[in-house]
Amino acid sequence: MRRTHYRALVQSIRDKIAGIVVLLAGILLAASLCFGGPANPSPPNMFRPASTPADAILHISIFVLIISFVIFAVVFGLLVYALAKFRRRAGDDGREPPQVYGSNQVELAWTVLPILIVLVLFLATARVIHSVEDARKPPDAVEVIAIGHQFWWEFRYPSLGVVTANELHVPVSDPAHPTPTFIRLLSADTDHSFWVPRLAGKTDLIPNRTNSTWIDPHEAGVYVGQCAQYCGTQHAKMLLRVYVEPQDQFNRWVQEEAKPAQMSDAVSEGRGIFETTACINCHAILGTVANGRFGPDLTHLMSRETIASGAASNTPENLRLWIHDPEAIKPGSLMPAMNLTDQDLDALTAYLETLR
Ligand code: HEC
Ligand SMILES: [Cu+2]
Repeated sequence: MRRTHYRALVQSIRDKIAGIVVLLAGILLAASLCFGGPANPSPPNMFRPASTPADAILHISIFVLIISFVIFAVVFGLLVYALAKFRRRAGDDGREPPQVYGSNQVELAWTVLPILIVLVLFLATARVIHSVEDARKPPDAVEVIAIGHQFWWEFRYPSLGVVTANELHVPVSDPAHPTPTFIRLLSADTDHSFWVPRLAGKTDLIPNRTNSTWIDPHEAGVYVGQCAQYCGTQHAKMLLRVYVEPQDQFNRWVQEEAKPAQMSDAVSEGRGIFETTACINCHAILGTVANGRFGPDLTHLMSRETIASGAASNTPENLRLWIHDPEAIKPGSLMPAMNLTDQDLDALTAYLETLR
């Protein structure tokens, strides 16, 4: 009788474990679908830092985790010891055990030790915050102004004459000859937060305030991030991508981006539509009458791999769909559907396709 009961128990525990394993596998699969694939070359993993501030944050995290784990092990060990040693035994007389009051040694130990531990954690954290926040800006640093908008990122390089959106390009920083990128963070509307886990910790973008952060990526590649402060309906689709390139490739990119837009007579019809609709109130195209700043600068739209802050890849179909109905790609986006005819849509898309 007892035996079957025991077997049923083991079976039910086994079922539960199997259930948990299946659940975990499901979560991992979902995560890999979200973060994997060609659109997301380097998953946002803070345990694989590629830049000094992210490195420092990982080190302090591991230090804090180790101390916490030691505390956990000691407390849990003492608890298990006490439970086992003082458990009720056969032949227990049921009397209350001797009670101990006011042991100075014990009181002192559990007051002083935690204070020391907190002090160590405080000093170690303060050191990391100081090293990240007060880092000296070397003369070779690239300067960027990042402006958070609902729901996209504007990137300006004031000394290079470049304005772009959502995809930040920076040079690789060789530790022997560092070329970090210092980013001033502003907001055009509400609170946002700049977070690229492999490059640096989060820093908020707050209206009427200038914050700053910096990155010095050691390896070329694409690093993905995300607005990390809820800022409205489309907060979840306010992704950001950092393209880290060797210095010469970065210089070439800057050269191309600083040029005015290409003018091709083949698409003058589309350009005419653009220049005579409300598009120009919200978008700028260098070299044309369009100088709006409510939406992304489109001068070199085709140099970007994604549109709408990483919500879709930059293909002609997606571009056409976006202009036809932004809600189809990004519900709640602040770009209105412009109700153009099919023919105008085609001409407009063809024009945008020339903005290399
Ligand atoms: C009321 C302002 C407004 C008008 C008018 C407007 N847009 Fe936009 N547009 C935006 C905003 C805001 C975004 C960014 C949306 C987002 O990512 O959430 C955007 C994004 C875009 C993008 C994607 C750019 C990128 O790099 O992600 C394209 C392309 C675009 N608009 C084209 C047009 C065209 C063409 C017109 C005219 C037919 C137009 N827009 C009219 C505000 C506007
Ligand atoms: Cu945001």
